[in-house]
Amino acid sequence: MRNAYIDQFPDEAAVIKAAFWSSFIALAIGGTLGLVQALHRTDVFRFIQSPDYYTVLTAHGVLLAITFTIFFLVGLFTWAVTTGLDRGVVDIRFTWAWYALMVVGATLETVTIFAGFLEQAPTVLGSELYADVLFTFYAPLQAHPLFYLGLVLFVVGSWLAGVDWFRTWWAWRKENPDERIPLPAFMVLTTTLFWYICTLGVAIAILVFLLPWSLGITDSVNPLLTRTLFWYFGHAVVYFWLMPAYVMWYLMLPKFSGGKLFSDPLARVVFVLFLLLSTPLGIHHQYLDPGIAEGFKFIAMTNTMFLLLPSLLTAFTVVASMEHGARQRGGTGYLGWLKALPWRDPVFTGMALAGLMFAAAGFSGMINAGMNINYLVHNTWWVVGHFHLTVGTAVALTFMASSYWFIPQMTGKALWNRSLALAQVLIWFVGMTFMSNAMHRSGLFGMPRRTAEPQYQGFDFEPAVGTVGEINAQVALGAVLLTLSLALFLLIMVMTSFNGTSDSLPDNGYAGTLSGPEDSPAILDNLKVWTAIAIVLVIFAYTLPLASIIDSGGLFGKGIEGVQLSIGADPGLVLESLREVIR
Ligand code: HAS
Ligand code: CU
Repeated sequence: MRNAYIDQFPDEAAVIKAAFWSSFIALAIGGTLGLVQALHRTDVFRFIQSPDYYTVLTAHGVLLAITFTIFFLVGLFTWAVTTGLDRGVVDIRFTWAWYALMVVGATLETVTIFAGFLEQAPTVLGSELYADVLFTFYAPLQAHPLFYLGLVLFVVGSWLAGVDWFRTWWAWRKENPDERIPLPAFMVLTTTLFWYICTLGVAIAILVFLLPWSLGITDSVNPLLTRTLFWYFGHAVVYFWLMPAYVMWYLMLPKFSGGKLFSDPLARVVFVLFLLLSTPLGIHHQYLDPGIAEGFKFIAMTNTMFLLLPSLLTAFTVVASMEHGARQRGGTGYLGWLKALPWRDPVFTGMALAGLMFAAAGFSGMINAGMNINYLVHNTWWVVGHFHLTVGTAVALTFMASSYWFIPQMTGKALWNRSLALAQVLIWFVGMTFMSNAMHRSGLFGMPRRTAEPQYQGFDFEPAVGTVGEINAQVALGAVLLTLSLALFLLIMVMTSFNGTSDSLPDNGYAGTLSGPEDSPAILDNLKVWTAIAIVLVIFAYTLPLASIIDSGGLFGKGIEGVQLSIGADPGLVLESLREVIR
């Protein structure tokens, strides 16, 4: 008898499948652009003009960091809530509605960015369609209003998804008043809560400042204020990408390893810590920003160091669970048990390699987070190396590997070609090793990020880096391998969807636990208390910095009158002057 997700929840499976496919489409386009820019920057193969590099980079960043990740997340969280609570969503029409809103938002953003490739972009709402603002989109770069509108719709869609998960949980609560929150739902709810807290910053940045400015309603903005509001959101968003991967590492990886989750209470502690600490440390992206006092930066650094704890706990818990699995499978010895893990299973291997790379990513993150060392690496290729290990591998590779399990669950079709799937995850790992290693190394020598021609006038990297050619070759090789891996992934997904139905699907259930919810203190489930503390921490971390930024720069940038940069300018003019500079 087949026991796939689709058999139990056919309506939800349809939405989840749609969300996954939206995410794969973003991955396909965004990933291809990654190859284009890697080959351009390394001067291996150039067919775009350098000014278009920023259009490519914006599309790459937005499609992968925002669209790919969040579409996958909403699908995965809907799966986790419904299976965790063992009930469907309250009203499937509502589920389709938020999904549709997200699709409209993502499409608007993408179209506006792609208009940047046209010789003459169409004029809409009185200005040319345009959005070369990179995925961080803070001032002084300005986009067409439709770009911001797209972002708003996408984020509102994700808020409604959160409402959907909470409604489902409330309905379950009525039916089960005395039970502990099942762990999968607990993970989704705590993550959703910090998403609400952090997106408030980006909502204010867009609705109060960037959108009115882009529409010409206000003349200027305070760039430091929009930057700070962005990073208030911009750090927490990285954990929003990471949490679905953690959900899979806690709930499924132990099972794929052949064992049980080491500790349910520890998993709850980890998610509570993310709720508390994800937001009040965004200033660690602004150590080099003038206009924010050192003391506030120091507080952000301290909070960041505390936030290493939940990831270190995760490393311990997940590896302990894997070891338990390996020993169940007959593994022995200090490290000998590693051999007993199911390395031929692409789902397991992809997720384990993603975790392994995340260990390295955590180290580069700790270096970023140190205020003094950050001065060395900020705005260099080091940071790009860091986030290709985190979001580009820990997250993306976990999503791809788990898709080999999810798509069969959502379609009822068996995975097409397991060996190719195994090759795919291995190629990703190897490609990323080349690319991110070279990026980290060259970053240490000051090789800048976000430039089409990585050079400073009058400065030669060659003697510092060793050979720039070798660095470039590694990045280009890595990028080619990653693209190959991506193409294989998409091929396997398409072929699986067209595969004949199968009875031999893996079982749709979570790993058991060695120490279950009954060992968790009840206070851990008190979401109101944790949310209140999280809000207080945010108020502590941000009230004074924001007050001082507004005090010195003006709410709408009055204090910056007289600064050379003409921020209120027509985006077309800004682009023209940027092009001049590049030429
Ligand atoms: Fe970061 C910049 C600090 C984690 C993403 N980060 C970025 C940017 C992105 C990003 C996109 O403090 C660039 C933004 C931009 O465009 O400017 N980051 C950290 C720290 C952590 C961290 C301290 N980052 C992430 C994650 C991301 C992400 C996660 C995405 C998903 N990051 C920074 C800082 C900057 C920064 C500064 C600003 C730099 C600058 O100057 O611009 C920590 O959360 C990391 C903690 C992780 C660990 C590792 C634990 C290990 C585990 C592995 C377990 C093993 C398993 C498998 C499961 C301590 C959990 C074992 C396998 C076997 C076979 C045994
Ligand atoms: Cu951060």
